[in-house]
Amino acid sequence: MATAGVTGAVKQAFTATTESQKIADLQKNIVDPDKVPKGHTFTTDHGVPVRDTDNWLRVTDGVGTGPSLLEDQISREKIHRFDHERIPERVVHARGAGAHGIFKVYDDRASKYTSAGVLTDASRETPVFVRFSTVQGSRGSADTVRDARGFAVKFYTNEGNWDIVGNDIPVFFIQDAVKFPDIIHAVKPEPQNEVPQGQSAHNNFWDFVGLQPESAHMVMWVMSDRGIPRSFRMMQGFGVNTYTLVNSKGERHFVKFHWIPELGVHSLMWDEALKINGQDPEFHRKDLQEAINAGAYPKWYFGVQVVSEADEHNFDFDILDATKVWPEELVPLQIVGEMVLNRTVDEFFPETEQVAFCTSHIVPGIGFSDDPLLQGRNFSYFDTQITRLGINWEELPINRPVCPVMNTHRDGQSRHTIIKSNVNYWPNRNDQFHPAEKGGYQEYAQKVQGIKQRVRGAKFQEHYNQAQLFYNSLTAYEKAHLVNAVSFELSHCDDPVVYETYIKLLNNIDFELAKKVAHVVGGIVPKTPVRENPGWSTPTLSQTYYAPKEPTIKSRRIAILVADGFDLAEVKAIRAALKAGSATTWLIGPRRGLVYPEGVEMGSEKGGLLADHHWEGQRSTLFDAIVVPSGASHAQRLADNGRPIHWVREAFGHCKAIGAIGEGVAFLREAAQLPGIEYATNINSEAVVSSYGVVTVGRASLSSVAADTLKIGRGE
Ligand code: HDD
Repeated sequence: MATAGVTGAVKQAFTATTESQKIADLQKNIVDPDKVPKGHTFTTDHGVPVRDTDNWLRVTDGVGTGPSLLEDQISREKIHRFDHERIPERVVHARGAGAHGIFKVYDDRASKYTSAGVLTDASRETPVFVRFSTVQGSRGSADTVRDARGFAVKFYTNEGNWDIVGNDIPVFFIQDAVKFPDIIHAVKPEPQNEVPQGQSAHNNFWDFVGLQPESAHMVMWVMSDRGIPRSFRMMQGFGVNTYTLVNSKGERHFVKFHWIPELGVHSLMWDEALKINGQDPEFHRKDLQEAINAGAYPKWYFGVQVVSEADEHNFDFDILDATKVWPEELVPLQIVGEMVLNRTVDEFFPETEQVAFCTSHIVPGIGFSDDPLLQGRNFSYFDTQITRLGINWEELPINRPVCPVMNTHRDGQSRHTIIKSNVNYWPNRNDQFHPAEKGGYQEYAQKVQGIKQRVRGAKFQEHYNQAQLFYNSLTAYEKAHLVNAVSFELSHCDDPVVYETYIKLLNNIDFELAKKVAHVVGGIVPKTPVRENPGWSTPTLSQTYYAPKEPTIKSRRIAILVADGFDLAEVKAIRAALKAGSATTWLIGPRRGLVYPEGVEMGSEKGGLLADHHWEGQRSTLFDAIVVPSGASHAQRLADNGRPIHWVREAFGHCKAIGAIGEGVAFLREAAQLPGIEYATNINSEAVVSSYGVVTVGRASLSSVAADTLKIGRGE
């Protein structure tokens, strides 16, 4: 199963260090002022050198100021360009972050299903560009809102671009694409006042999903911890829709695509997410950039679930219904490759904003299915790019394929390509632009027969089984988080019709769940279950299932909390040990400047350590773990200030790993007063690993604290 597959994959892991074909392709458009002769000199857009960009040409008598002249084409151009900088933001998934990387398969094991080179040729390193996003908020909204996350991957294959436009959740709110404008209108800010931003906690969203029970399964996922990921790097990705694979014998299989993060699936806690929204709205964007720049390249294993044509109807759900998962007990996940993101963008707008994905972009060996959500998506994406970017959007550097493009499509706004030919039609006397003799995309010869009507299949009518399966599969604390999340959201709906309707719907999923939520939000508490919950579950839906086999602190952010008078040798040792575990450390002091260790006079020019941040400027929410070193006066100074006390108490409340040494232990015990903790008792004590992930150790026993003792535990 997934874990076994992933372990096997690790052995064959590759490090994507070489420059990909796409990065080489982008060089044609990259301008580096340091490498261009006179590169730093201003010019107009038509290349004329500019002497002054600060003063509009004007008439003046030498004393006062006279009128500005319209003839000043240099100033006019500057204002023109500024006036037209904005393009329409994406109608959904407006807020995002992107990165470049490489995709590779381990061997040709997928060739029994597909002839696609990208999925079968292990000698290839296919360049990719990935964009992660939130769905509801606008471009300037915060990162850590409760929402599904977009997970869109563009593969620049030798046979053209292939896009998997997925989410971090394997199912969708609706079954038929024609309902998309309704669900999006309902979740987006309400029409009368454009409120709320980056939130689904409002009447219209819950009104719609309460009246549209096919949403129930995805609502459970978004209300679970999946809705508030710790990092884009710690999310699963899913193609969601059912596609098809066609092999070289022309046989077709149905397929679902999966991404599994090497670091495991981890979430924030809701209280953290709310606070980070204000403390650092760019938290996820920066996290992606920070990890890649530090060389901790995010990696995902790529898997497929495959169903043969013959088995299409052998399930009690319809495999073409995007509101259903294919339980892995029924359809095992097969890991076939991996993706590494190893390069941040050079400029956000031309890359992350202008990248444009289309579910309809597939390559030979991959096909669509009759999934009614996918069929509608195949129309919508191409269409929206025309509004966003213009008809020639596929010529933009980030979107153009790495293989040749040749056809009779011509003209339109902002056409870049110049084709040297006297014909632009087929057939033509020059035999130019002719269809591929072999290797061209060939649709699967599917037999289609039926009655034209606006209906959905019989199995599409069942909506609660898998919502129940998902809820049952969560651990007790994941369930508690879900109850809190639904309660938070419904308590933000002030129309009783809305929350009462949803409580009734919840009773179809689980009686206890409905009762708990009703109690908290002041709704009518149901007296009897409306539907049985037989308790079926599967381990693969809980995010705990994806924890890495070996716990890791790779790329985790760890704060070392200090005041003047800390133990320098200890801090150095802690930093070295954490660095060896590939974590990043941040010295947080009373000021962003020199902080003085024991024995060094305050204000000295030498002997201090430079703190990365000060206690007020950053908060515990932005870190995965905290360490408090020894030092008598340092510990006393920490204890004298409310902010460091708040730091550790808050981190403790968020179930983070906390380590303390020597007098740092006394600070935890006496000033922060963390409850229910066993502490190292004296200055020489061995390490004591208490419940709740608090590790304390006597000063003389520091050497026993290795980086791996500070395992990151959160959410439990
Ligand atoms: Fe969509 C963007 C994912 C259903 C119409 N969608 C968009 C993006 C992602 C998804 C990740 C952002 C891509 C990027 O980073 O540029 N969408 C999904 C998933 C769906 C889904 C996983 C269900 C399986 N979407 C869906 C439907 C429709 C759309 C049913 C329309 C009928 N989606 C769009 C869009 C967007 C979009 C309006 C906005 C910007 C864009 O396409 O490029 O066309």
